[in-house]
Amino acid sequence: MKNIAKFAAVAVAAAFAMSSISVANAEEPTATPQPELTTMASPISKGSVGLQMFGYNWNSIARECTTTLGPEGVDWVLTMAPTDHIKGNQWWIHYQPTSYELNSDAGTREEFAAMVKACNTAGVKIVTDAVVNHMAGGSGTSFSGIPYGADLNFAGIYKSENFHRGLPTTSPNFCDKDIVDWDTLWERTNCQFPGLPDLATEQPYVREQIAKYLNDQLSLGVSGFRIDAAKHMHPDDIAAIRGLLTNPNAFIVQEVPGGTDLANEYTPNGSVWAWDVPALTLEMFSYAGKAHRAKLYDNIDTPDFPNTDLAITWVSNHDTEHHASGSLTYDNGRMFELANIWLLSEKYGTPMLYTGYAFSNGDLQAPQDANGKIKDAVCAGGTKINTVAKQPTVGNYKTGSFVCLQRWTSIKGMIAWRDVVGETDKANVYGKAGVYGFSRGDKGYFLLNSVGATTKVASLATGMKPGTYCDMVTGGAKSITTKTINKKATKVCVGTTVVVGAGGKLTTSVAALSAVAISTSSKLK
Ligand code: LAG
Ligand code: CA
Repeated sequence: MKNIAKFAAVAVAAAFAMSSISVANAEEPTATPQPELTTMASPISKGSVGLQMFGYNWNSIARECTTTLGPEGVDWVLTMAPTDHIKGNQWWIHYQPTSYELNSDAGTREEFAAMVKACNTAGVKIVTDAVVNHMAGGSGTSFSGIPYGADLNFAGIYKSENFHRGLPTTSPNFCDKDIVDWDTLWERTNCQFPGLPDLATEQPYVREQIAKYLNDQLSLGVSGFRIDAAKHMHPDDIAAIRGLLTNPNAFIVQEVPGGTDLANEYTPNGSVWAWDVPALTLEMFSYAGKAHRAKLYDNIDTPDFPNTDLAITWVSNHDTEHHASGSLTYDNGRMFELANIWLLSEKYGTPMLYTGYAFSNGDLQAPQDANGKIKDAVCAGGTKINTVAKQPTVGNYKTGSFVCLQRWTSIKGMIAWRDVVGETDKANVYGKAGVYGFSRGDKGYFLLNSVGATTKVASLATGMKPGTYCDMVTGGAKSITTKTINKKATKVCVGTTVVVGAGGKLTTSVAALSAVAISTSSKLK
């Protein structure tokens, strides 16, 4: 309730700020009446687990959905933008759309459709990156062989008059410059993301073209969209586009860096990324012995986090990873793994994991063939992570090999743990000297040791029934197995055994840089 009041205040303040500027968005939103977000049946539910798969072609995502993601309970995948784009061997060619053909270095329209179908069949929903604030910079011939950009003509869909730079100079939305002031509404929405012609998203025609493009994907079974550069579109424009979708319940997550107040201008349209979370994981996991700082997380109502129902939490994304700023990455080795384990343990928000490929140069796309198509993903396999190091270490990956975090035992185990604890509240929080733990009611208990040495804990309240449990971080999703011992079939733990004593108290030693997670489903006896 508190949060909702805060949103309303922000929205009103933003509206006043706008009306006092004569250059405010002149167009009235043309949207059909908006369904109430709170009553919407979004295909992506709060607390589900998402995975951004970056640099994966469509065939490889289809394969992972069937073999790994579906069986392991990943609920949705965020893919790269599926549109035609400029040519190149950089990943950011995907952020320069040249037309709305569903053909890219990640695959053809047929491959895209087959992936969506395979993933849906495996119970994994597809969310795509929607680059709809701008089109490609410059001019040339696209990946698909379509000319683009001359006189701002894009495949007959857009002409110069559909871009802010092509409007009459007297238009209130005219701007032909790159954004310099990244925060004020008028400049950040009407001027250019550096070098990229900015679409006049206030025009009904432009909104219709964008909706047509998104509806095409919905018709193929896509469940929702990440609105790229949402911060650079007026919230009313996104609302209007959403109002034109064939499925008004399609999941929408908007990219609005710059603080929660700003993000809250967009929450009436759908979810937002919780940027505070990668910042907090940097505090918790950049150095050994700091994870108790997660206690800050238990006061999320206080300063800076968006509404839990609309917050997508994450440790890293393609930008922070490739630009090496603002988050941990696979390069942080064991600490990155721990951060993701922790992300999956928390109740706040809806976690989105991230997985990509190893690179030596931050601009580089995943390995492409001679025609510029991305090759099938090959997981790094045994070269995963240095699990014994006492400090963050650089992962031992070959350039171009895929990190494949979705295949790690710890991640599979935590996804299964999360499914057991669901939306149960946190309790029994303990945070001291690099150790952090809590229960989720009486459904599960989680304890993390971020210290680079074995740490003893004594008599911690776990909320669990006394008994012997199998840890799901080391044991994975199926942490109990049957072995023949003395010719008798006997149930044993795959990973670490955790004994909860009388009164639900736990006294144990936790290994350096590791975590344990037990649940009602992992009770051995
Ligand atoms: C995003 N979110 O709001 C994406 O997450 C981010 O990856 C996109 O930038 C950005 N917005 C625009 O969609 C990426 C790269 C940029 C790249 C841009 C366009 O991070 O580095 O810019 O995609 O490809 C590149 C050059 C620039 C140049 C621009 C236009 O790096 O120097 O000005 O292209 O030619
Ligand atoms: Ca814009």
